Amino acid sequence: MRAIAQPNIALIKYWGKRDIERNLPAVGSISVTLRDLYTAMDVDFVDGLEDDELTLNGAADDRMLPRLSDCLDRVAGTRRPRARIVSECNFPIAAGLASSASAFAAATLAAAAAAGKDFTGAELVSLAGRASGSAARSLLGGFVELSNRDSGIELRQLRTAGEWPLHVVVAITESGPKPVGSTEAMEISRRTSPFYSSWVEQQAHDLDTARSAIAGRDFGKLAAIAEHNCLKMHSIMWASRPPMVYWNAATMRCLQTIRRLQGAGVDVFFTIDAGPQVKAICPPEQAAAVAKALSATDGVLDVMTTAIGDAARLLDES
Ligand code: 2P0
Repeated sequence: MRAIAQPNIALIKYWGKRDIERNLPAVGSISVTLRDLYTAMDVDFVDGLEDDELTLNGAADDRMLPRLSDCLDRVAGTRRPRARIVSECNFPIAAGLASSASAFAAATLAAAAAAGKDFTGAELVSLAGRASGSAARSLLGGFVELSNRDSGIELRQLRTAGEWPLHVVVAITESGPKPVGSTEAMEISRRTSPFYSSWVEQQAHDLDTARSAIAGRDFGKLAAIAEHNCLKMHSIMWASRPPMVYWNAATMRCLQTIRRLQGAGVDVFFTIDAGPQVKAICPPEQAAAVAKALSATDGVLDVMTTAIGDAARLLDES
């Protein structure tokens, strides 16, 4: 069975876990699901196959296989037949562009369908979140809040893409994989950063502010809280031991470009995940100017512009 999922970009970030075994986040988060970046994944359970097999963008690739196999075990049971997995992804993988979000959202949906399981929405959220915390958010479209509950995680859509059709301009400043994966970096932050506990304490406030900005479609309010939350997350990492700095010189220059655009009256704000890429969020009518300014920024390798998109879904063909 084939499913497609888009990555999502968090405006209020998930950083830190409260339960590593169950992969439960320490904080809630709010994201937008993108429209034009995607992972399309086929999962077929094949009797007699000896091991799970992964083909990524046309070539055999084992790197993600252990995590994918675990995900399939949780969805279909450990006694399942081995799977042939074929994945296509139209953007750089493991470079801070939420490739694990779209991959595990697609894998969860495709494996559930291939195994003939009729999970509830809440069960799918829990399975995707167990595979990768950010993956659960790609199960919904538009503006999505992931809330921490005693029993696990809960997802809800705050607004559809059509209700507030913002654009996201992604400036790629490095295409290789990141030096430290998010899972490990979150643990180093939790164990060693002096700012970690205040991050967790303040998150409810940032979520409240962003939620009300999205309800009121208040761009300035959303911009201020999203930039603050992003810089706070990176401050935790910078203050960790060992320090983790995902930025490069071009990342900083992109921030300066965005400050210059803001100074000229352009509605735009930035966010940066666990990688050196910069995401600029703006109304659709500003996207061309933002993309042009970021493209002209020294060190930017490529720029991709996307609207906000819809939820992960199964595709008919297969
Ligand atoms: C986010 N990130 O909210 C944050 C901001 C990166 C920076 O969620 O360990 O790959 O698989 O649950 O989902 C990246 O973390 O981590 C992430 P795991 P995941 O988008």
